[in-house]
Amino acid sequence: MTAVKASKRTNSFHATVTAHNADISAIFRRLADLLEIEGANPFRIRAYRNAAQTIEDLPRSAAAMIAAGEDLTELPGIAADLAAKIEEITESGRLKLLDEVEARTPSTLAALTSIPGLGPKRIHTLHEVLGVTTIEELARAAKEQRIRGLPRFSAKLEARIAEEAAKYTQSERRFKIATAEDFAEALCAFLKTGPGIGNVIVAGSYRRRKDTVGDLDILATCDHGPDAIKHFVGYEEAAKIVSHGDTRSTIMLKASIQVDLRVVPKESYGAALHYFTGSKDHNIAVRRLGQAKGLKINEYGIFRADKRIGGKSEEEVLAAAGLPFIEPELRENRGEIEAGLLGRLPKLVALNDIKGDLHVHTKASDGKNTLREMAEAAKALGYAYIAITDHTQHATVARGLDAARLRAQLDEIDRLNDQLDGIVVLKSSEVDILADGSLDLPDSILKRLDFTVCSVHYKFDLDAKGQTGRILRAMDNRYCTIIAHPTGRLLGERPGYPVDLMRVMEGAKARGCFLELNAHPSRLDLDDIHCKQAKELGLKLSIGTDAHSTAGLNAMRFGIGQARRGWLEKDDVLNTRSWPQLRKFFSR
Ligand code: DGT
Ligand code: CA
Ligand code: CA
Ligand code: ZN
Repeated sequence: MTAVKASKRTNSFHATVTAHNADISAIFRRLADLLEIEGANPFRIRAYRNAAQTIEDLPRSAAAMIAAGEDLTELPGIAADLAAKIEEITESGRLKLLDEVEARTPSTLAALTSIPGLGPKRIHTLHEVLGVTTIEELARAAKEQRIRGLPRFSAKLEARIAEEAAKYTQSERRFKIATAEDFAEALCAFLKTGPGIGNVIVAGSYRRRKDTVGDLDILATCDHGPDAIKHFVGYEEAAKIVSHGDTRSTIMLKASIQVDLRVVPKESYGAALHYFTGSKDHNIAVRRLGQAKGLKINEYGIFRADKRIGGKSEEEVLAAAGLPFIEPELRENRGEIEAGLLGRLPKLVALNDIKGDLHVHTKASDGKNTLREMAEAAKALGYAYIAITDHTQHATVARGLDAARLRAQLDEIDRLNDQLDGIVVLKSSEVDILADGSLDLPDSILKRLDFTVCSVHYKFDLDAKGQTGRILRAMDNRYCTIIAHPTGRLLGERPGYPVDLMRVMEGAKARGCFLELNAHPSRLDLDDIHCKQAKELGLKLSIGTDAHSTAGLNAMRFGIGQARRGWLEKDDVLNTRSWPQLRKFFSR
């Protein structure tokens, strides 16, 4: 259901940009969603979605394949008409058909997909039966209880829609970092094509890599502010210009994301960047340190009396306060100022420290790609290993593996490892923790695995004591290695289940178990605060993407963002190690 939202970045790229596979698949996904909202033929809709997946998963650029004269119709699910559309996109950066469908779909209707629980199919029903086109109309229909009786709706869903719609109209809504990234990148690419625009950077909570962002704060350098602003307000994805000044402006995107732009001259870049990166509490603390030295620090620069003495770089700003450079992820006034003054800031873990992914799914359960495809994609990312963690039998909706199917998969992994060079496929499983805390597969098969990740996937309604006891009992099993997504939260959907995480962390440490930082942008579980607590306890964490496709492996960067916000260093993260080193940690 996030498809429209995620692909909103649209039907055009600017200037000389050639179409990336992600752009092509985004166009097909958006087309499929809009057609589904219209109520088009389901086969046609599915054909575009399949094509989007095929393109997304291609190991090479479709544009390059066309340039090399290769025949795209040999790809799965790509018939001649689709091949022609792919060529059209790579040549022109857009798809005429999508332009037409966009033109006849009210943008407010497409924006309804950003309400959790509402996909294109349900939106079609709402529009068709109730004539709903905007979020306001949706809120009214929910309030008047006209939604609950529709096919594929319920009173419960109606209540949730009412709640979400209310959030929207109160503009309280926050966006997942991955969604924000999608819109921010497209907008920044557009801004860079503006007249006289130099640097363009997204500041605010986005730069601090928070799990969700309230709005986007973009900073651009330009000698003549009004030119940059004029370009900005002309963005085709803008639904509304909220304010329009000479050096600042706010727009609302069609997807209901607010964007603040601030334009500054080059010499103020550092001061403005520091100010707009925040957080507010961090800024206040830095400004106070400056004041104590007789300096005024604000978004325009560093001043002594009324004389401007610096502000070109963030380093200058922080140095004026007596501080070394502080990574944006740490700027929450949660101890980084004190640590900076003492020269004790952590050297944060980075994406290129990661040597492998310890949580991925394949077609054997609910993933989209084969074992080999996942292994090859991991190798292409430069990883040394990838652990296959398909679901176990209790997870029936995810087609979880029983002992026999897992055994067959282990044999398949042996054969694959014989054939592959440069990457090791680790034998693992995402084992369901049953209601009583036992594991979903017998020890006789678990002992053949290199390690396990164990998760709570149901019975979230236990009280904290019960849930904590259940997880501790799971860790009593010597084949339990890592507790995956330990709180079970889903951003924008549900909070975590009640659990005493401190006891779980201490219990893990005592038993030689570990916790996961699940990097999936809808989870980011553990969160930043829990990561820092784990570090303080001396408990190491693994960062796993929970990828359900080759593309999903790219979520590692979101996990790294949270890890950095949680002060984690290379040594605190298990999968920064080689497999031989890691194996030692995993033997209980
Ligand atoms: P968000 O958008 O809710 O995810 O969080 P932020 O941190 O992006 O907050 P936002 O968009 O309200 O403001 C962007 C930055 O501007 C913020 O991180 C720090 C700076 N800022 C905003 N208001 C103030 C203020 O009253 N005082 C100071 N010192 N800085 C501020
Ligand atoms: Ca913001
Ligand atoms: Ca803002
Ligand atoms: Zn998983």
